[in-house]
Amino acid sequence: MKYTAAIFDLDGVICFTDKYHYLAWKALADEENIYFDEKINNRLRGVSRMESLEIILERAYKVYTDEEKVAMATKKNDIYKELLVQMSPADLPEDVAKTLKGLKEGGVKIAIGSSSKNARTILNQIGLGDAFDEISDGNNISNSKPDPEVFQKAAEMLGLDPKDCLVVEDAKAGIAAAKAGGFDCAGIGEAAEDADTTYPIQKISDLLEIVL
Ligand code: B16
Ligand code: MG
Repeated sequence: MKYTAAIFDLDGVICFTDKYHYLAWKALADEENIYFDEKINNRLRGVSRMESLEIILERAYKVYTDEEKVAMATKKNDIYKELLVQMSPADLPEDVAKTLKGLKEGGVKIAIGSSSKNARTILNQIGLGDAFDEISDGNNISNSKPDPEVFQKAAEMLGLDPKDCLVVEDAKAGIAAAKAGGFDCAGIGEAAEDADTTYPIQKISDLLEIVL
């Protein structure tokens, strides 16, 4: 075994909630007459809710108070949560299910390291409510990616050193966070192109070769 544990990002790695984030932010942006498209949505991957809102507000014509910003983020999250209800175990890719099973059978610990405050809801929806040894998410951190806190907390919960854990990410902010925390990382999608990615991967099951 080359790593004792694998720490998985959630959105973009274990499952795909981008389209729901997009629809929820789009509804809010339309209401406020703020331009928003899929390209801007791409910049929100791995970024916290409030920081995502700040990116959207770059195109706004008026200045919003902090109170208004909190209300907007809450409204977006309410719409997003309504959309999450339609997720089911059918949204868990087969390749991901196979990989998690293979790692567990090989004695590797698995954890979540996600910026999302909805991580547990999403895991329950896709049938992975009890699958992970530890869950570090947006609820137990003060600084979001590219700060390494979410992964450091996951390693702490596992009782392991960063060097014994492999982080798995799809976003550049997540790769930067892994590097800052002293973790090796596997990068999929956009993160596979990042110079700081230790192992660029095409599919999640490539991890079986890397970790076991
Ligand atoms: P929430 P990850 C991230 O999850 C998403 O990629 C990002 O788009 C979102 O803004 C962030 O979670 C916060 O999500 O509003 O549900 O707390 O990729 O770190 O698993
Ligand atoms: Mg992600």
